[in-house]
Amino acid sequence: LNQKGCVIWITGLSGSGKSTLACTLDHALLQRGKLSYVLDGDNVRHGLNNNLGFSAVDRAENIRRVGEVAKLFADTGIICIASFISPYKKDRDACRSLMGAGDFIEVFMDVALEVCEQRDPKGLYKLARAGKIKGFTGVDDPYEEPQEAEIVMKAVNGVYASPQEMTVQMLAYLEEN
Ligand code: GGZ
Repeated sequence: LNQKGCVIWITGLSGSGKSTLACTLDHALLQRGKLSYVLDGDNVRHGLNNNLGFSAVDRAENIRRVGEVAKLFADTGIICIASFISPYKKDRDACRSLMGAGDFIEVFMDVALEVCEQRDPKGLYKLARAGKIKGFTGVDDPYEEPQEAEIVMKAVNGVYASPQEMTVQMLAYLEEN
């Protein structure tokens, strides 16, 4: 394998574009002959973590297990892209501490709540506002913004970068580091 493993940890609100970036980056790496694997709610919360909900304790355990699995992938040389809200700093930092220096790249999708809520791709914010989902991140559950993420994806003059543009930025970062 002509690559070194690492963990790319994408954090942000629901609807902030984590999964889209993870998928676009995954494809771009494959095209460049790099082996990567995406961990996200779709392949983790239905299997390994199907006994976990969205309380603070369950989110912590969700992120703890994901961090351990991501480390296993990285140990084999795979670029593991983990895409989770991961709202608590202590849980993200615990995942970081599993990895060697430089092998945990935190990417903060810094998208305003109002923007995520307007996108509302699955209608979950609407349900949360109507009180039909309790403890929804950003509505009635906390999101602790990263202060020291390696990469922050945010709007410039009110315009958000496209997933392709973000992927180009990610690839440049990976090559430089
Ligand atoms: C936040 C929730 C909740 C609550 C269900 N709060 O936009 P989605 O649907 O596809 O992504 C969200 C996903 C979040 O799972 P994570 O494993 O990333 O969360 S965490 O890191 O906090 O453990 C959302 C859906 O699950 N979802 N209920 N109450 N998101």
